[in-house]
Amino acid sequence: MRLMTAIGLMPIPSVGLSSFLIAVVLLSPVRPAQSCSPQVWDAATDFSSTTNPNGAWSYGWSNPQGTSFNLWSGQATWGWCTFQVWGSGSWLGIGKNQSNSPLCTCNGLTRIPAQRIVMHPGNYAERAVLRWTAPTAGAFQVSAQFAGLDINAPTTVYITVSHNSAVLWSAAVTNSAPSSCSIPAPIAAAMPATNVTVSAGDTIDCLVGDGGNGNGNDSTLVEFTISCLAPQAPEYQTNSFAASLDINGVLGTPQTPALFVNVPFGATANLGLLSWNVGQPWDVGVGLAPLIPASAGAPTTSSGQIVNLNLTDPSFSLWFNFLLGPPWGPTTSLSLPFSFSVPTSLSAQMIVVAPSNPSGIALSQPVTFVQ
Ligand SMILES: [Ca+2]
Repeated sequence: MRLMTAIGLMPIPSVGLSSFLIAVVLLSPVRPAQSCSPQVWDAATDFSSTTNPNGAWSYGWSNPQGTSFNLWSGQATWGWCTFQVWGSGSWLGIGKNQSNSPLCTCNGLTRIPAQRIVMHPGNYAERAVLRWTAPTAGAFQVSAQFAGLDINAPTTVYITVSHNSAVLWSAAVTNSAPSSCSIPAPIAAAMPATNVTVSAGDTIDCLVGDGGNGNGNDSTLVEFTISCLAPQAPEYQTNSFAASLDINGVLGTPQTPALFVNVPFGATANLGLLSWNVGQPWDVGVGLAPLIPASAGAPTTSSGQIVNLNLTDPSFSLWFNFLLGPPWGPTTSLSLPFSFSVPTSLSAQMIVVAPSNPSGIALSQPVTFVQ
C-alpha cells in the first residue's frame, strides 16, 4: 500500500540524488569492452540437417522474385542423391554433404565436396534461400563464394545476397565441376568481404535462383560466412533476476527501452518488481525527464550496467531516499496496479544492493510511461 501511494503521489521522497550519483560514479567509471560470441557464423560448419531454424541460420525458399521467405519444415531425399536436404522432394532445396569424402554419385553428374553446402533452385523458378538472422545489433562482415557442381552441363544460376530487402551483391554463376571427383569445383563467383551494420533481427539472405533458363544442372556450391566485427554497445539497461522492473510485463532491449505512450487516462497498468536479493536494500528512482541512452552520457557501472534515468532532472527522486527503506522481501516479486487521473510522464528504474556483483548493485531496465 505504501508503494502504491508512492506511485500515485510521485514524485515521492526527494533527495538521495547526490549519494546515488556518488555510488554510481565511484563504483564504475569504466565501461567494459564489447565482444562477440560467437565470432563467426559459417553456414557449412553450423549446418543442421535436423533443426530449422538452426540458431541464427534458417533454411527456406522464396518466390521467383526473391521477395518472400518460406521456412522448410521437412526434409526429403533428392532423387539424384543419397543424402537428405531441406526440401519437399523436388529439386528445390538446401543440403550438406556431411561425410568427409566428396559425394560423386548424385546421379553420376554432380560433385559435392566433403562438408560443403549445395543449394538448388526450384522447378518453377523458386529460389533456394539460406538466411542468417542477426542475434544482436552491430557491425558484421559478410563473405560468400559459389561454384557450379554439375558436370554434364554448366550450372547456370543467379546469386543474390541481401540485407533485409536491400541487395548487397549479386552475380551469375555459370561453370561446371571437373569430371574427376577428386578435383574441387573451381569457385566461379565470390562476393567481396562486405561490412554491414545491422539491428537485432535483421536478415542477411543468400538466394540461389535458376538464372532465367530453368533449373537443369543448377546444383550450386555455397560458401557463406558472417563474422562479427563489433556488436553495438547497449544503450539501455535490461532486467535481471537481481533487479527487474516492468509495466504490464513489457521488456525493452539493449537498444530499445520499454515505452508506454498515449496511455488512456484512468487506465490501470501494473508495475512489476522482482529481485532474488531478498533482505537487501533497494529503491526505485523516478523522474519526469526522458531516459538517457548510454551513447548520450548515461552513467555506467563497472559491470556495464546503465543508469538511464536523468539524475540531474530536478524532478528526480527515490522512493526510499536512496536505499534507506525496508529491505527487499520477503517475497521475490511485487505486483502493483496503478493509474493516473491527470496527464503524467515519468520514467522509473529499480536499484537493488547486490553483493555478488562487482559494482555492488543491480539495476533494472528503465521504463517510461506517458499519458
Ligand atoms: Ca539455370
